[in-house]
Amino acid sequence: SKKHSYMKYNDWETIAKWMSTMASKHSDLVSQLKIGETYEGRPMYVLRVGQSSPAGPAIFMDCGIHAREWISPAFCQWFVRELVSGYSKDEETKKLLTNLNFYILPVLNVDGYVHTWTKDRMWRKSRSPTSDCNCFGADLNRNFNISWCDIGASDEPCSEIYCGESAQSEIEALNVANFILSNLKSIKAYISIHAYAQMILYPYSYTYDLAPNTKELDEISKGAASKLYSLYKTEYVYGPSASTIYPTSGSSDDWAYSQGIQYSFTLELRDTGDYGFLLPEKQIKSTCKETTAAIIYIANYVLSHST
Ligand code: 0X9
Ligand code: ZN
Repeated sequence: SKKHSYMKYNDWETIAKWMSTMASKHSDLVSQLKIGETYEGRPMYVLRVGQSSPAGPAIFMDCGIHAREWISPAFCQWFVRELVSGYSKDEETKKLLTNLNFYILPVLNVDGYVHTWTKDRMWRKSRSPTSDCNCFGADLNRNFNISWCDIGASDEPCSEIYCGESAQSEIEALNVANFILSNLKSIKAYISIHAYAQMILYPYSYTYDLAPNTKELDEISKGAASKLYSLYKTEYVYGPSASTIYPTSGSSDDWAYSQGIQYSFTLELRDTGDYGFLLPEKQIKSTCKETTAAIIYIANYVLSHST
């Protein structure tokens, strides 16, 4: 088996082993929670990082909902390490983690991720069978129960944006929704990490209508984009999802928002298309550092604005 590295892309086995190591090495700060299993029977783990009581305010963040976006799970791993090491050497991180928990799901679409390592680097969807015996998987970011299978989604099983048999028909989406619902009182923010496009997106995606707290979401995004830019001058654009990237229905961020989570974001990390999904490992460090700055900014905002 391979050795874990923050500067490389890690396969699922290595990430899974890393998660249990983090939880046992830093048991005062990190716990590993199993939220269910994937279609192919792999465990789905969330790392809870923080010292707030389980009922205290929390931020949920997922990575790897789309299998081929490898920088996304790499970021979740980086971010966990950043929190753990920051706790003992940085006052801001310590204060954050004293008052707030992060629920971090490093690989949401585990079956798809394994498939990108073993069979098809460009795989996106889950791996469940469909009504077409030649085509597998649904787009997990089209399978949530919000305006399901409407704009920007397809009911064709062979499509890359197939919405699935029904809302939350995919066990991976269902497990995430159930976990969020069972912690709904404490979860103040939802953040979904994707690639690529260099964007900070907020609801709505299923309609061009503006969300009630658009002004606030736009201000937060602006602040986060500016923090991100300050490190390596990477330019992000931000705005309502539907008009900034394209409309989608059944997406996790709109669903979380519909459940009352006021601060809901999707980040599309580097780059803008030069390498696309095949972002070189050389860019992991800088991408993760700048993204950390953006997420910490959002977290501080959320903590100071939640009761
Ligand atoms: O199509 C998607 O799901 C996202 N782009 S990606 O290239 N990573 O697949 C965009 C999602 C935009 N929609 C929402 N934020 N809901
Ligand atoms: Zn994506």
